[in-house]
Amino acid sequence: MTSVSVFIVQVKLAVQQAGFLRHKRGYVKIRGMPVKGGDVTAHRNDAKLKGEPNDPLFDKQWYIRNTGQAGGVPKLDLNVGAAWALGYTGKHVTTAIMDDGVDYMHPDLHDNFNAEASYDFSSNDPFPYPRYTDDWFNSHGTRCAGEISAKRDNKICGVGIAYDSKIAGLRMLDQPYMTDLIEANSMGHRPDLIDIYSASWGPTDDGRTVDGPRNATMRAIVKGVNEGRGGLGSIYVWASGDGGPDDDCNCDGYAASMWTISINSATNDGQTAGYDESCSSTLASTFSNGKSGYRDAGVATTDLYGECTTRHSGTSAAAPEAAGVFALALQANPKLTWRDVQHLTVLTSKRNHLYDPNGEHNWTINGAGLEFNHLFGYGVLDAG
Ligand SMILES: *[C@@H]1O[C@H](CO)[C@@H](O)[C@H](O)[C@H]1NC(C)=O
Ligand SMILES: *[C@@H]1O[C@H](CO)[C@@H](O)[C@H](O)[C@H]1NC(C)=O
Ligand SMILES: [Ca+2]
Ligand SMILES: [Ca+2]
Ligand SMILES: [Ca+2]
Repeated sequence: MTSVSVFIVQVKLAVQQAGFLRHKRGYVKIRGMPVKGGDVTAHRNDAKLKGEPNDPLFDKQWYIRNTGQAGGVPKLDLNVGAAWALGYTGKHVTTAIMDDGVDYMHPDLHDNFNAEASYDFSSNDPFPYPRYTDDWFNSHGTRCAGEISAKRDNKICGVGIAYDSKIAGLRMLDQPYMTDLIEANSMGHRPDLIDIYSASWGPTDDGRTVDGPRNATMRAIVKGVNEGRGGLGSIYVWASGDGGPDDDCNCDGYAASMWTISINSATNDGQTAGYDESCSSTLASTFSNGKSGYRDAGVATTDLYGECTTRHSGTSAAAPEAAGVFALALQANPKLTWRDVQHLTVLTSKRNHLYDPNGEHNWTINGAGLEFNHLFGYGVLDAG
């Protein structure tokens, strides 16, 4: 047999890739100009406790520690300090940001960037650097990355929830159309190096789109949970959607998948945000933005080109916070399976002050005796 005929015999399937739309979540809602890392030091509370991070935006990161900043409810936060106090900072855990790229030259991200685990599926090269546009459209992935893995105590921007963890950039949202293959390749990329995959995107949030993972992507997810992390299973964290009350996250096959952990958002005073969707598949909530009208009420994190922002928002901002909390959990117990992480999420999330001001989604007790809400899932993730 010639090598050519062997090749022909081994091709079992050839599929033309059709293009479809996938959208970043949370981009349109609040669009703020970046703030320079140094500018905010003037607003800083200088009566700091010993051992406080010296990062200028830390006091604005109410999702990490809510002391009532920007009109918030004190202690309505991810209780990250409790995990830090026990020594868990995300060491040896890598989270991949599947997005529009990551500014890996950012001084607050550079040291925690895992280049080996990164790839650019939008332009097929190993460098997932965001494509330049005048309006900073491609700042989404960089903002998500900082929430998880911005470096601590370097006097730049803020502090990542898992500030000793690594982040990988999987650039895959920045081409005219999505294909099944780009999604599948991203979600199956280096499961030996990547522990958590964070996705802040999905099908169009217009209240009439029912869509989800196509064939190859579905196979990649199933392979990931069965074989990733040495068989313990890759963790897929999903933003539940920004379509508001007229959309339903059960119609989003990524968020509703049993193999992903779907995360909704709440504001810093415990309310549902206007863009939040409700559905039974949401497991827990983290935070998106604070009360409107308050300065710095958004999510403080890193921004493109070495800048910082206090305006990241949407369920886009919420999913990476969950990825950060899971990175802390995986350092504490690296043997946790993908399913254990779901159980932990269900059993330890707290109602705290979360409520629906419209009275449409009240808390109820489910068959297992746990408090549950179709907006917030089992409540606020608790890193402690
Ligand atoms: C995808 O899977 C479905 C169900 O198994 C099958 O009917 C369909 O032909 C597949 N599509 C492609 C493009 O392989
Ligand atoms: C939720 O609770 C409020 C206050 O008790 C009540 O007015 C409202 O009707 C409830 N909503 C539903 C959907 O049950
Ligand atoms: Ca590139
Ligand atoms: Ca920092
Ligand atoms: Ca949706």
